[in-house]
This record gives sequence, C-alpha cells and structure tokens, in this order.
Amino acid sequence: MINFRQILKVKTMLMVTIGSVSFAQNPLIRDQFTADPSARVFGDRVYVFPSHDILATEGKGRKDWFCMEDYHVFSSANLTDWTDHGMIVEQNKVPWVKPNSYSMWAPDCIERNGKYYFYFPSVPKDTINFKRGFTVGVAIANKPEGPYVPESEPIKGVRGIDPNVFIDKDGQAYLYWSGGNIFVAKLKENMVELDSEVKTLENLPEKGLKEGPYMFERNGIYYLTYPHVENKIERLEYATANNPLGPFKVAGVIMDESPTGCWTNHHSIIEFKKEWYLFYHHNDLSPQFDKARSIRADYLHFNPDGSIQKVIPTLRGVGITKATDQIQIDRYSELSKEVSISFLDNQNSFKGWKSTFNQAGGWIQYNAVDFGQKKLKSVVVKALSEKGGVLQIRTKGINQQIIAEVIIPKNSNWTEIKSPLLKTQSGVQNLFVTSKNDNQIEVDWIKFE
Ligand code: FUB
Repeated sequence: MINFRQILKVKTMLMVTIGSVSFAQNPLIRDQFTADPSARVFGDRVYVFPSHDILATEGKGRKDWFCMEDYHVFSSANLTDWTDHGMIVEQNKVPWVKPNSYSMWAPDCIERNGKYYFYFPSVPKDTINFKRGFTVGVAIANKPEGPYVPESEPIKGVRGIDPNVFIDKDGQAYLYWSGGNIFVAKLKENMVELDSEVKTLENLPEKGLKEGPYMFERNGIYYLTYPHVENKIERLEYATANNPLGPFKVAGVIMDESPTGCWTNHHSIIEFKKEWYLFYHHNDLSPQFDKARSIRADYLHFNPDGSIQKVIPTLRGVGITKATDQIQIDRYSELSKEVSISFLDNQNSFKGWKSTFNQAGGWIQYNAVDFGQKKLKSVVVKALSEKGGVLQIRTKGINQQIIAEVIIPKNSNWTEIKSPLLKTQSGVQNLFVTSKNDNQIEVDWIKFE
C-alpha cells in the first residue's frame, strides 16, 4: 500500500523532472541532446518521443558511438513552449534489456483505447538467441507522459531497430521496423504481439541502408517514409501505396542529406491544427560529433497530386515567438553575408549562439514575432561591442520604417541596452535587425517590453 510519504516523494520527483522551455526555433530542445523524434498528436498537444543521446565515457557506453540509457517525453500545445516531462523509461529498469548496454535507440508511441504504447528497440539480455542485435519492446501507460510500465519480454518475432506503429482507419495496427531493409507485420489488438508473418517491404531502393520507417495516411495514399543512404549519408525519402502493406512505389526525396555531414537523419510527420510538420534531427549542439543530435521541426507541404514538397531545413523552425521573450535572432529566417553565427561559449554549446554583425548594412531577418495587442514601449538588446555601434530594428521590411535605434556603448562585457520604441507594434510581425556602421556588434538576444 502506498503511504503519504511515498506520494510526497513521487510528487517531489515529478516537480524535479518536469521542466519548461520556450523555443519556437531549431533545435527544439537546448538543455540535452535529443534524436530520432517520433511526434504524435494526443488531444490538443504534440508529444515528441525522441532518443536521448549522451556522450560515452570510460566504462559507460562505447566511445565514438551512439550512447543512450533512457527516454524523455516532451510536449507542447503551440510548438513554441515545450515541457520536458522527464524520464519515462530507463535501460536498467526494463526486465529484458541487457544492463548498461546504452542502446535505447529510436522509439515510437501510439494511443489505443485510452492506453499509450511506447515501442523502443534495445539489446536483449538473451544475446545468445539474438547473437548480436536488437529487438523491440513495449512499455504501457494511461497518459502520454507516463508513468510507463515496461512489458517483461520483448515482442516475439521482431529483430531490428526503429519501431514505428500505424493504426489504419479499419482499426488494424501495423508494426514497421528496420534492420538493413524495412519490415512490417500486423499487431494484435493487445498491441504487444505480432498477428502475421513478417513481410520485407519490396520495391524500395536496393542499394544503401534504409532504416527509420514512418508510415502515415492522407487522402487514401499510404506514405512509407524512411532515411536512405543513396550516396554517402542519409536523406529522407518516401514511397507510396494504396494500403499499409504495399507494394510501394518510390516517390521522391523529402529532405536532402545534411549539408554539414550529420550521417543519420530520422523523422516523423504529423498534422496539427491544419498544418503538416516534419520532425527530424541534426547535430546542431555537437558539430564535431554527429552521434549527439538535436531534434528539429519544419513545415511540410503537399502538392495537389499528393506528392510531398522537399523540405529545406531551417533554423527558424516553426511556431511564433512572443515579442516579450528573449528572441534568439541567431535562429534567423534569413541573413546577409556580413553577419556570422557562432556559439556563445565553445566549451559549452548548451549556452546557445550569438549573431555577430561585422559590417555596416549587415542584417538578420527573424520571422513571426507576436507583439499581441500590448502597447510595448521599448526594446532590450543583450549585446557586446568593443568599439560601440548602432543597431536599427524594423518590422515591415529591410528598407522600411525604423521602429527602434539602439546605441550599443563601447563595452567588452555583455550588456543589456534598453531603447524606446519609435512606433508601437501589434500582431505578428517579421523583424529586421541591421547594423548602421562597420564596428563589430555581437548580439545574444532581443526582447520587447
Ligand atoms: O539513434 C540511433 C539510430 O540512429 C537510430 O535508430 C537510427 O534511425 C539512426 O537515427
């Protein structure tokens, strides 16, 4: 029986683990590494179930390889303010997972009849039967944020990684996974047992690794989407069919290879409040090591014939930024060549980025800032300039009326400088920030008061 002290302990644990962050930009999570995002709409919120990359250290994981010991779940009602609900499953508390194998790879989660089924791959204790390799298990909860209770055994008949579950309109559930190829089997109503033979999906590209399947249906078209190594690293591709088992026909590329060489990509696609989104990952917070990744989101659009338009990755991402929040303009929509972006602290990327204006006329455009109906009166800029400089802020366009001119005093320390707004703003506006002279100015953030 649970006593009052235990309830208090659980409540305290919840208070410690739940954290709120406000980033309407990419990457979405900035206080830990996150990868392989499985986004799901449950009720009126988006929940993201990512892998949780950590860095291997002596005696913990394998050096220079993926290292994951647990999973967190994050949620948001507006794709701007994200809540970290804390850890939901950890390797050493799953009965079938090999202890300290640090192999809690890409998961997925789905709701059925009010229960939430969290699917995750890992290395089983029974490595004799499985030789070297992964299998897939399930943990079940009554709420998307948990608590999740892991099943004592993995799903029988599954060898591989990257589980993805799809429930068709007729109620039939399918489990997809990968292991070189992409496989599918029907799931029983209980969601924890296969209900058919395992089928290898055919007619997909023969050469090059395929993994990370994600299935969805729109207007009667079944989209099988997957990362594939067509050249040297993964890009996101898709194939279509008129049913969940295929045969599929290769249809195109959703996102090209990472321009900076992040070897993996892994994604999910959702419709939320009448917009479609692609969730994917990139090694934003770890440019030198691409197995410490960060999740991102960008808009996804369809052509009238149902084909998917290629998604160009952005730093601005999705979601509206409140004018009163610290606006990280280094997550720009566009910028001129006179402006550069770098980490605030090269020893600790979790501190984020800064924008450096190097020359007169250099500019940054940052879209979708909500001024609301409030009569905001001033702008605050956190800046640093050894020689001093001037920033001009506009909303209607790069050559339009100036709404604030901020004089940055000579200072070798970061300073918050406040200037009056020359014109009040309302509604959602795009911001344009320009440097007026050649003196170098570094900017951490801008906000309105
Ligand atoms: O995160 C580990 C593995 O990297 C995933 O399972 C793959 O999809 C790739 O993203």
